Amino acid sequence: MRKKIALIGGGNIGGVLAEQAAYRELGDVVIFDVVEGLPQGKALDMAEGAPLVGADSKISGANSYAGIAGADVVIITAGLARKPGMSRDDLLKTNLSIMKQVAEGVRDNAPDAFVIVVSNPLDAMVYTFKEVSGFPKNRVVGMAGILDSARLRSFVAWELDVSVKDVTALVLGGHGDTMVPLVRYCTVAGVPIEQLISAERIDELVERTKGAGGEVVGLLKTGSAFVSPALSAIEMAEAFLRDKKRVFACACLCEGEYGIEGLYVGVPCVMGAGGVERILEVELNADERKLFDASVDHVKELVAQIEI
Ligand code: A3D
Repeated sequence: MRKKIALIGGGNIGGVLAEQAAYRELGDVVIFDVVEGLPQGKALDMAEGAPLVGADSKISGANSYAGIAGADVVIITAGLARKPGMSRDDLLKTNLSIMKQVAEGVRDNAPDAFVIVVSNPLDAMVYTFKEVSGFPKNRVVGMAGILDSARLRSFVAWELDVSVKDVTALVLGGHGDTMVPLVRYCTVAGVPIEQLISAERIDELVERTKGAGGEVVGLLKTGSAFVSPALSAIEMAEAFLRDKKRVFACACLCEGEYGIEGLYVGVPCVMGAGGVERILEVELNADERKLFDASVDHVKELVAQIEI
């Protein structure tokens, strides 16, 4: 039997998620949204395109949580996206009430699902989902570091005119202005970028990475990035469904790791059939630790504003 992938939110990211999940045949896809007709319309359009890519996955839309019953994977993008001039944190109040409803709907209808949260402010939203749903920590994870790392990988590949496949990067901490791109761990086929790019230029690439989401918002003006976030979440879903044991930076619940207690923060983890199977603790030097701690403090301040 095919796996079932439920997408909560059928907006910009939800649409790309549906297309990728179905056309890669990760499983049958259901799009849930509160707007009537939107998930059904998107699903119908994609289903009618499926013969052209030879995909047999079924795609449907729903306005009721009954539609997600028994889902193996749930990816949540419900909520507002940023407009120019807004920070991710500005979305907290509105998206918090949406996330509470979503967590209840998922808990009651897909109690065994592996859940990937994408809605912003990410670290606070994934924390809220975990608190309301009561799901175990290995089955609730936030998508962020994998995208921030992909952005840095792109900038390094463009800089050196090398394949994006050969660049690896690790961006830790909260998903916001305080994120911590770890330059020491960024390599091209194992060669540290510090041997290939000047220190001044690396600083510019790091700054561009931190502002990369805002750069896209500034250009689009009507919303935020949606293709790269969707592809990042699909990588995570695939790692789970195919038990790939991939290593990504994701927002994971830390309980002692990195000296953090009870907070979702971006850290490297192993993702497979067990969901977040374990967190990898990498060594941070004094400068990296300082930036990481500042980022964790920021997440703490945000989470302190949450009333469940
Ligand atoms: P958008 O295209 O506006 O889609 C959001 C969808 O959520 C809309 O179709 C809404 O109708 C729907 N929605 C609203 N309330 C509910 C509800 N209660 N239940 C179900 N659906 C609902 O936004 P988007 O797809 O561009 O972005 C979605 C979210 O992802 C936003 O919060 C963004 O800030 C966030 N985002 C996160 C990242 C990360 O890297 C973490 C990147 C880009 C966007």
